[in-house]
Amino acid sequence: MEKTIIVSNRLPVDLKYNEGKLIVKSSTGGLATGMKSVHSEGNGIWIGWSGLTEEVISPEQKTEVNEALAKEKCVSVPLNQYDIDNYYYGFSNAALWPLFHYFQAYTEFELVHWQSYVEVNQKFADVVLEHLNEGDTVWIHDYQLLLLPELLRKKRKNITIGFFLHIPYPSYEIFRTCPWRDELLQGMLGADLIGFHTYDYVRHFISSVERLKDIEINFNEISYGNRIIKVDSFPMGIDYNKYHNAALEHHKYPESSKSELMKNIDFHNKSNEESKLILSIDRMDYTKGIPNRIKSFEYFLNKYPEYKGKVRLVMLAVPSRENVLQYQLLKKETDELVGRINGDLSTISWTPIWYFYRALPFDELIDLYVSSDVAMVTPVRDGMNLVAKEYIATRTKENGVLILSEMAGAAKEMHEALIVNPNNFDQTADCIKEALEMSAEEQKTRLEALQKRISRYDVERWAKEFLKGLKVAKNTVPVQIAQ
Ligand code: ADQ
Repeated sequence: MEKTIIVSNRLPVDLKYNEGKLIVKSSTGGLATGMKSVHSEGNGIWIGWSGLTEEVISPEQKTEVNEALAKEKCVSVPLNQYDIDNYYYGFSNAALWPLFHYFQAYTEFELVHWQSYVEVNQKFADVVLEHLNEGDTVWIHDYQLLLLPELLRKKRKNITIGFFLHIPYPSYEIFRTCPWRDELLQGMLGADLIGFHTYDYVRHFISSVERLKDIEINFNEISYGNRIIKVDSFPMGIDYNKYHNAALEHHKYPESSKSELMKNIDFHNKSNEESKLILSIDRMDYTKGIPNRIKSFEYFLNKYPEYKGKVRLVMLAVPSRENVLQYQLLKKETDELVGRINGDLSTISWTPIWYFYRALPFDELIDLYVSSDVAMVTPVRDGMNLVAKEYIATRTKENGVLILSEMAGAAKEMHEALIVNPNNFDQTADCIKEALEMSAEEQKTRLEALQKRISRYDVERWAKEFLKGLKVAKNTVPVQIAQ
């Protein structure tokens, strides 16, 4: 029976040994959340790294890990510490991630990182090939595996390969700076369908192909050898009902649903009934615009001092890639900014920024989404951003305002949010004021339009549209032009 194989750097489960006991936990990343429904259907499997390097597990544990993974329909690609240092922290996260998010000054092009990236993509190819049968479909995810489509195509001409990039695809002028740009493009062109979140990313990709390769392109179809490769946009959605229903449930049992965190915030809010909460949630990543957000909140408090004592920014940052230097510097900058602003502006009864550096369980996340009057999602660059969509899904009482950066892919679909340039503090400050003062009627009108769109194009629909597009792409036969 034909199957779909999902391939991504990390498997959708986290494995840990605690005092000799294996603990299996679902992971919280955007991709894991998004692909859950596709993976659970049929007899598909998910191939990726387990999170445990070869060095830390004994041969017996390896068997135990593989058995535990098999129960989750997962197969692991064995990676060692050298791979993680060079392929993952190196080429993927110190070269491709900053480059594709326009952080050129952070980009490190190291030959050893690149060589490891090539080797690890080959390791992934070897595991996929072991499980691949004629007629199967392979759906490859993200920037860590740009070479994989071509590696599989070289070995199996007749399989169907889809590739989806979860981060932005940069303009040609940025992409061209990469020493291995030809190899990366060649790798991606092994796919039958290449998907991006927005049409802008599609345009940038096609422009890179046009300039770097002498290939015929017809709108979004690339004629390559005897194949047609389609390129298209598929804006990723969320599991809308999960968030919406959790919020409904929360409102039904408000007291038992309240987390310790929110109880504490409520307690400190008690003195001021009018007090409002602005929410900020992201991975601690320099692309998410965290320092800019804090600075624009400070700018807002100074521009509109009547709000001092009446508004709190609740900022949640999940630790991420903590052993990459730029992430350590960002954490330091954030800690210092929050400390300075709270030091400057706090009173006995009011602390302007409540900052939490940790991941939260789902229920607490919902509690925060539900309890906030405004959400600020203001990355300096972001492929899509699912937090913006999750916030909208939890607004079951038709109130709440989303402030959204024009640099997030999500801005292309979510016009009814207050759209800002995250580098423009003055505009952002005015938007915060507008959000806090927006009439109930306008909040409702904007939310209704957003909810209608986000609920219709949810993550299941996204996956279905991609797989449908992949089928069409595979069956598109190149037109023979008469000589
Ligand atoms: P990410 O950069 O990880 O994903 P995002 O799309 O915002 O960013 O997804 C983050 C996920 O983590 C959300 O589901 C959110 O709820 C969860 N999360 C955030 N903070 C949390 C916390 N403190 N505790 C628990 N959970 C938390 C990449 C790209 C994005 C793209 C996605 C999907 O960078 O642009 O939208 O992939 O394609």
